[in-house]
Amino acid sequence: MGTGVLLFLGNKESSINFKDNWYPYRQDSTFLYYFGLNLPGLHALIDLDSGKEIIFGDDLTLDEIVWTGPQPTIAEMSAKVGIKDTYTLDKMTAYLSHREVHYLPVYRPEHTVFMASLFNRSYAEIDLGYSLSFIKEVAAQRAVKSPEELSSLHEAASITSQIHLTLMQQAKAGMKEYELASRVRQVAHEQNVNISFQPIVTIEGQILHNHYYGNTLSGGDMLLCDAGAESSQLYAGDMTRTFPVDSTFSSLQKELYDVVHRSHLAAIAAMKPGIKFLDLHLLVCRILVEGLIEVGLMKGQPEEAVAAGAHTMFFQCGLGHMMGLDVHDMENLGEAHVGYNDQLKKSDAFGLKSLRLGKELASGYVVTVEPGIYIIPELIKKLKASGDYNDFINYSLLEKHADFGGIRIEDDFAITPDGAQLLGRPLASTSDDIESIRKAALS
Ligand SMILES: [Mn+2]
Repeated sequence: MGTGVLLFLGNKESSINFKDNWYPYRQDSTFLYYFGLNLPGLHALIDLDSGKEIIFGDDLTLDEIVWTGPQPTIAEMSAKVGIKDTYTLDKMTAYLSHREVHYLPVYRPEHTVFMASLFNRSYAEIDLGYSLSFIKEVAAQRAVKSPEELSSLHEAASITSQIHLTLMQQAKAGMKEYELASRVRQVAHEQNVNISFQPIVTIEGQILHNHYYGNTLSGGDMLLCDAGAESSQLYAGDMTRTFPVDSTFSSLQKELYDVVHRSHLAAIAAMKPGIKFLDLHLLVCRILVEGLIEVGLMKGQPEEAVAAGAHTMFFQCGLGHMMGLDVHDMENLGEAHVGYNDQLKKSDAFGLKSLRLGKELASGYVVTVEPGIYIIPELIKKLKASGDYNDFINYSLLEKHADFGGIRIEDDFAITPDGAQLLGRPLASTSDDIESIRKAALS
């Protein structure tokens, strides 16, 4: 990194509706990765010229201790993570003045304001002034998970697996989606961990990021749940299951579910270091199209259909993403440097522009694999009117099933030297195994 200072901004508390009423606290993931302290009001730096590592923070005043109880000092906590040098926050300006400061993209407005004042620059200059080489170095280190990180990711995936099993066991017709969304949080909170992102719990699985929980579950519906927990060390889990509200899938639901499951297995079998995730995505697209041709919703040659983009009628998003301390790992560093690189740029074509990871996999990466089939009435109308994909899509049959909904199956994997390992306790994923759980739950 040459000379100057590497700056790591720690997150502060963030107000909801008045200053002292805060959102649940979450430390910045890069700060956690390098400095380990999960509490607000800290910044840190690595001085490339002196070799010093410093944490800046203020000890609590007696007035504050009245409200919080006694807390370890900044020096005591820093010593535990191997940092000997600590300073109060008011020393930061002097330390950084007239130095070359490398920083990562800023995503919290209070940090933009803080940096603008620190360097006497405009907000726009701060937002654009991050260090590209710093991003690349951090992305390279955080991408490859150590054994300790993998064990924490296993823990997150196991709690996540338990969330999904609980929903499969407790869902029944007449319940509201929000009752099940509350079970997601309950399973995590009962183990003293948080959820890793706002859960999707919906009978309208075709709405990709649906955060509405007001629908009532009815017989004949499928429930799609995309949810995850954090581990105690704040690593993320992220899984999806789709299951029938009845004890069994309808015949078309089962046919399409099995197509998605077949593509899921094919991607898992092909995952290994050196393969491009983009190629896994395209493999999955081809298998989805082959299945959709068997069902009669598509026609023509699968390879040609995928080359033309016709599969995006059913699979509009990407196969998966990197995962770690963030559920979309390091997304604030920019997809161009995390899921892609200088050799492989992201496509802007519909479908591929939503593929968060395209580059070659390496041992130690952790990724999600989440193929799906989504039938979106608005998309059918638009594409049919445009005359696109007439050679590949059986519009008359598709229109009959315009209200079908959506199916996704998602699991988390660590890339090993010769393949991929499932993270967390294995959870039912075949249609038969899911129906057995539903039958037991409803009997
Ligand atoms: Mn995911």
